[in-house]
Amino acid sequence: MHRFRTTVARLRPLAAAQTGPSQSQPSLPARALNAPARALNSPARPLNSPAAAEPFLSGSSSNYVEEMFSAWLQNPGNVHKSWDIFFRNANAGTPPGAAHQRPEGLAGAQALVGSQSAVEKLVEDHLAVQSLIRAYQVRGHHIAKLDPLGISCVDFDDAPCAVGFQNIGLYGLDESDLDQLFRLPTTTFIGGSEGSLPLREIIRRLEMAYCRHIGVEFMFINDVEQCQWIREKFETPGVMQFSPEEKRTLLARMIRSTRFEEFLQRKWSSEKRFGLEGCESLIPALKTIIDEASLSGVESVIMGMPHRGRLNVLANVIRKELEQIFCQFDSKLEAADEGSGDVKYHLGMFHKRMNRVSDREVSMSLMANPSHLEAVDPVVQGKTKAEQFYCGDTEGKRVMSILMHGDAAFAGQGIVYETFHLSDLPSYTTHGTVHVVVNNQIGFTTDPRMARSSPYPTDVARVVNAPIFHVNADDPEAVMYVCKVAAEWRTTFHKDVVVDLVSYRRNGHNEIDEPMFTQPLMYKQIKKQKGVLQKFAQKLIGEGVVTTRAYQEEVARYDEICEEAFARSKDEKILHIKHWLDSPWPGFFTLDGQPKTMICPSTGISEEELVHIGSVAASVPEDDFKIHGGLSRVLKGRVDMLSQRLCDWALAEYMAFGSLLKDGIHVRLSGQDVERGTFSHRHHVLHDQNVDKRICIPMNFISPDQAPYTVCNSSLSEYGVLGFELGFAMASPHALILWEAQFGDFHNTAQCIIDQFISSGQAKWVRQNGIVLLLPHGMEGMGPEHSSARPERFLQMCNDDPDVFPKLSQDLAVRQLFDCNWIVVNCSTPANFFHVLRRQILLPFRKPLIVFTPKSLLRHPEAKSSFDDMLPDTHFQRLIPDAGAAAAAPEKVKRVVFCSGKIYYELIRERRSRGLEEAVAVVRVEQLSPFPFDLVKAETDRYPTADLVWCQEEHKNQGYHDYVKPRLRTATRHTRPVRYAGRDPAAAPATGNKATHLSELQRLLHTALQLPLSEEDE
Ligand SMILES: Cc1ncc(C[n+]2csc(CCOP(=O)(O)OP(=O)(O)O)c2C)c(N)n1
Ligand SMILES: [Mg+2]
Repeated sequence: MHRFRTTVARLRPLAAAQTGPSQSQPSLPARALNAPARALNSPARPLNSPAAAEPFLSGSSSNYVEEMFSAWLQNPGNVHKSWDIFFRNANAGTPPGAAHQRPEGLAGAQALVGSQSAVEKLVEDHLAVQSLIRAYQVRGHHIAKLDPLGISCVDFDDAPCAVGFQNIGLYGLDESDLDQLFRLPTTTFIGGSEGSLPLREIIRRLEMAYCRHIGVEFMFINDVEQCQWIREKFETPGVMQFSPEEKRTLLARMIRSTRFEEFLQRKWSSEKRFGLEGCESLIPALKTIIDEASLSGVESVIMGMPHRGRLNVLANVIRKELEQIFCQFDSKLEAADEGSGDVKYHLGMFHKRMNRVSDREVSMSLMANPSHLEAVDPVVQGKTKAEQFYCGDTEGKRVMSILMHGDAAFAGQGIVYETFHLSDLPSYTTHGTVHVVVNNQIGFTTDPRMARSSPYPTDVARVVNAPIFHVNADDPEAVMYVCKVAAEWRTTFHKDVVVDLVSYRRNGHNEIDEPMFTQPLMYKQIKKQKGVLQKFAQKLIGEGVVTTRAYQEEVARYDEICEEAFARSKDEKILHIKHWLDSPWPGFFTLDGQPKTMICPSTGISEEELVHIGSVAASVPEDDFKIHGGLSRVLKGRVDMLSQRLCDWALAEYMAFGSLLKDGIHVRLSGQDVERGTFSHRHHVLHDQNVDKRICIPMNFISPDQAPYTVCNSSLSEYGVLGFELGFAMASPHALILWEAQFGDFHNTAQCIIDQFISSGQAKWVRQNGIVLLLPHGMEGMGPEHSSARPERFLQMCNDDPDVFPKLSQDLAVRQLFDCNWIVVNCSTPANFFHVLRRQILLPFRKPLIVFTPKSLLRHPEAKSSFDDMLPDTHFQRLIPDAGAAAAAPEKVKRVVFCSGKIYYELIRERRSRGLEEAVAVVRVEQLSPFPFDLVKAETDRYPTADLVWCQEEHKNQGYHDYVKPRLRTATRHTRPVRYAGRDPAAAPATGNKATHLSELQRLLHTALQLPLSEEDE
């Protein structure tokens, strides 16, 4: 694991800081902002070679002339010969219009001194040629032959691409200029080693580079170096040539890709498989990217992809055993694992294998995903980031991600945009992702004219300046070339890049779907379309690269491999979803994949540790570091609490994180404004008030060999960031990964991650995950928004049975946790929050944890915990019984009020004011799910004559009521009625009127505590 080496000696307790003078001044660990050193687009060009190579006639601005002049003044050799002559003449008194003299060898070889109009014409012609070159670079992709069907409906509105011989008139050029020699500007590489070319050849080479089967979209990129790099890759003459060996490998890959689909079609013609027919070159595309990445040192590739071609990728890129894939088509296959399982084109996979091109081992994982298109994107990024983090790969040289997309989904799903926005953020970057779009020009039955408003499905990538390489997928060599360049781009710049495989879909959306209903003309064309393998094989045979016989043998060989695997697949009787695990955790489970114990040790820590971590939480850097006065007060408050052996919420969280870090557990807290905390209670990052970006994270100063603490304010995307953290948590069970919502209700924009991955991920993909969601929740009179984290939704998705009282046993609490799909808690004390966070790691398995966190309780004077509740042998309390007068004399108790969360403090205040401490017991259900049936039963048994009430501040159709009610009944074996005290049913989570809020609260407290029961409550 990546360890953070530093010492706590660099911090000083706040109290000392305010009294004593500042002592030694060791340098502060300034946060690595992770800002990659960017090449500045410097306005002043260095005086050496580039200016010297710049021809006179390509200058177009006075700035430029001035620049040339000052370069010439320093040394005439600094500038091009033409400029030298010009400045010499001008210096000798020749008027500027007459000072130019054409050096030998340029167009119109005769000297032009004295002929101003001829000079102007020459300047204009060169500028025209430069504009033409630029037009190809900017818009050549508009006219490139990208669509194998030739029916592309990419709509460029009113921006025609005016290039080609037929358009030279638009630039002021004519036929007679075609054979004129023109100096090439430094912004093109079409000349190769030649500095000037006839216009005819310039156009021919530009057409070759930009208008054939590759359309390069990159001129929107702001970085000159990056643009030059791309121009060089695509313009240099002869750049797209492959050796016969490379061509044969490419053919073999095309054979595998094509014949795999054909084999499935032959064997299971009526089964859905979302075949790749029409875009078979996806397989060589991916393999090329992986080969290139492996050659540059990448050891692990993490992939995410939708349905289209997924089985093919599993078989031919990841190399999952074919029989394992084929047996999935057998409907009689029995599931060996518990859980619901998933369809074959959603399952994930992890595999390590030798890469034949690089001769290096590469691990590849394809992440399991739900149907929800693109939802897996941020998850892949998070997992990639985590793998990079754990192997110390700070630049993305060893671990990379590849994301595949469908054209309709790439354009339509907002999560694509949200994921792109994570790509360059210090705590979220994976240092470049290669995106591959299977652009079959259709989404189910909808064609692009109805599916997007942008010309290309890839336009979203432009927001992060990612170059976009469109390529005709019917030209496997062009595909291979762009994929090489894409992989090199990532290796060079560590930024995202997009490969757009313009293709078609030979069949319907799936194999049993009729596409002629909706796309008749497109499909008439598709029916005429010769398969890409056939075309490519004919080409190579024609070139003499391969013989017909060798080709046919290669096809037969692969068909035989498929047949043999098919025969073996019949022996498979049991489906082990475990064999489809995308993120194995070696060593964490037994060899059978079971937890090593069913025990959760005490989650308490020693007093010494509490004091130490607490003192770090109240410390500031030793050297000259000025913190805000308000923060000084917060930290002093911590000092005071520590002296009384107390913790509030923020301190308890500090204790939990700090103690785990000390034990080598990485902690990562991410979300909007989490560094300070939405409610200004956390302050995990201290900012120097006098120096920009000078910060200190005291949590990283707990002990010399602690694990690193990552706390990061995120982009304003719940879907993207929660998905990312979920992916991060997948990489290792030895880390506490938390995502905090700004307010709990905002989690619903990440609902897909919650429903599709968090609540059901283990059941579908036998993959555990210990992510923690912190969701601020509570009715504080703040209006319908910001109030409810919607506990009812989380509870509705819990898999525990409301009607079954669990079998009592010693390990019931842990067993229940093992069996559940996720844990839902609402802690009413800081100590319990501390324990539940630590329990996440001390459990012998991993489950997602949903925590409804407080707002006003963060500062509530009574919501504090004593160190005594956090010491060794203490545990998380699933239920907190009444510990006051009621518990002392249970026989006198007339009512037991069960509740959860903040309402507890309102209830006990009201109980006190009504003098009902002996008559009413208030019991807190801290762990809502799995439900503490055993403890609830113990409480109801303790007060046999009391009536039972469930009290909540939420509305009746919300909160916990629907979940808790049947379970309370089961706990009492249906022997005692449970009454409801809470707000009435409502559509909105809370009122926007403060007075109404308070009167509702008063009413519900009255209902909860009114004795005896009123008639209407009976
Ligand atoms: C979020 C979401 N909405 C709708 C669907 C239903 N759906 C499945 S495939 C599909 C079309 C996808 O088109 P495209 O992204 O171009 O991929 P293709 O099938 O063409 O490869 C749709 C709408 C879905 N799976 N996910
Ligand atoms: Mg499509």
